[in-house]
Amino acid sequence: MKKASRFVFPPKFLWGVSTSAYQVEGAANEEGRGLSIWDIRCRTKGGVTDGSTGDVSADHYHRYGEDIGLMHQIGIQAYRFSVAWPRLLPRGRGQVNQPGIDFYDRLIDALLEKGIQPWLTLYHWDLPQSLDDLGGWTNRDCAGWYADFAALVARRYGDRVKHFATFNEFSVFTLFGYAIPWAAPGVTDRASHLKAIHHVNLAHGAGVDVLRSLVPGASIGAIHNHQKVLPEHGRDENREAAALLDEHWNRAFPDPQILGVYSPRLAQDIEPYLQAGDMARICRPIDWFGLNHYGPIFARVDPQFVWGYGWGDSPPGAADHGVGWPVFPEVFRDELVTIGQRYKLPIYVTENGCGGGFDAPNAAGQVLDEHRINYLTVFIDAMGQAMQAGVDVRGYFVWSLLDNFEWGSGYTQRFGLIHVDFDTQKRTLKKSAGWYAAKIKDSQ
Ligand code: IFM
Repeated sequence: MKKASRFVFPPKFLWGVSTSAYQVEGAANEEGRGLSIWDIRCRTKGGVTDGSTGDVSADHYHRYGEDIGLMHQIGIQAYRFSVAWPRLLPRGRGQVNQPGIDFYDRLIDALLEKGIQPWLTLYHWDLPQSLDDLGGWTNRDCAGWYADFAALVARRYGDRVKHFATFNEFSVFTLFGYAIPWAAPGVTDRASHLKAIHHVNLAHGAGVDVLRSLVPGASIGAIHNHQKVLPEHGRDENREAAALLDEHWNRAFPDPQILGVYSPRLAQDIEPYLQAGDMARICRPIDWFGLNHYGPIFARVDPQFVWGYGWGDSPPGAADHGVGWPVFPEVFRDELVTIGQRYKLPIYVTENGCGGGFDAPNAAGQVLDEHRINYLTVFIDAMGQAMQAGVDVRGYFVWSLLDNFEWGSGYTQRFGLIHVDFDTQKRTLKKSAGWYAAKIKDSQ
């Protein structure tokens, strides 16, 4: 049989890496930064597996120059980072914190100097605690506070940054923050979850309008964690659980934002919080769909959680490349096809990557993360197959540049292309960084 020829990525295809503020910056108590809901979560019993915090993390706040140098060495073309709302506006609104503003100025300038495109995400989960004290995303006013924050960012950085994402992974922080208690602020209640969904959608729409009006030539997208939801063990009793989780996980945000509708069950549930004109406020034209994907979800009935569904087990024997997450590159390929057909926007894969707690330098000081290379190889191949089938994918960002604070898992998971020794802050390029460098070079 003839071997299928390997897909050749177009020369304009963009190769990047992603991080987020709370996960890498550290400097949590420096230069006027306010508290975020994750600072509080880290200090709540049981909030983080290893009891750690993002107070120091990879110290990117001080070491961004070195990190950008390493990105340049790898050949990375775009860096997706998020701005910490509480660093710019310590109380979420009102007084601006000048040192925080200056930090992102320096970061952006240093990226541009090395020819790396800055891709700025406005919100990656670190809501200022002062706003949570007022109800956070359950308060409709939060959409307006977010729009003001977006305007500050647009005015300050829009002369140099042209790529903006309004939010990262809407359904993760709303579901785990307000229904299933795996993230900040740790509320568990159906009404709060539904309000958060709707208000975050309103914030997204307002953010798009602000960016569009203040940044000439802006390319604006939103980042969704879209993952096929399957009933655990294919059992009928888990089908309804899977269908409802699918609505909350995959449909609650892109459908209203891009198609202007909530899916049927959500439409009913959101109705009490809907005001005249809301759907038009949410559905604003955007330029691209950001997809974060790691693998499918297996759902099961689970009465301990407020919606009656929970996370089930992967099928026995599913490959996991040693990292504990099932590896299904063909599901990724199919997701790209589905998203391309349903939302009809260019797609950027804004996160994909491989964790694992075991990356450590060997006696020779090398980090030989073959599992990550294997993972990235099959996923990038799957993306190529989707593109061959006609899907308009324009870029790919590895999660993540650096080992960092992995939310509820603390420092027990390492996702970086670059190993960080959290005691000394020494950076070591893992074998996967060299592999990614070669991949980028080959496709130019
Ligand atoms: O670390 C996270 C990131 O913040 C959001 N997407 C998934 C990553 C790995 O779990």
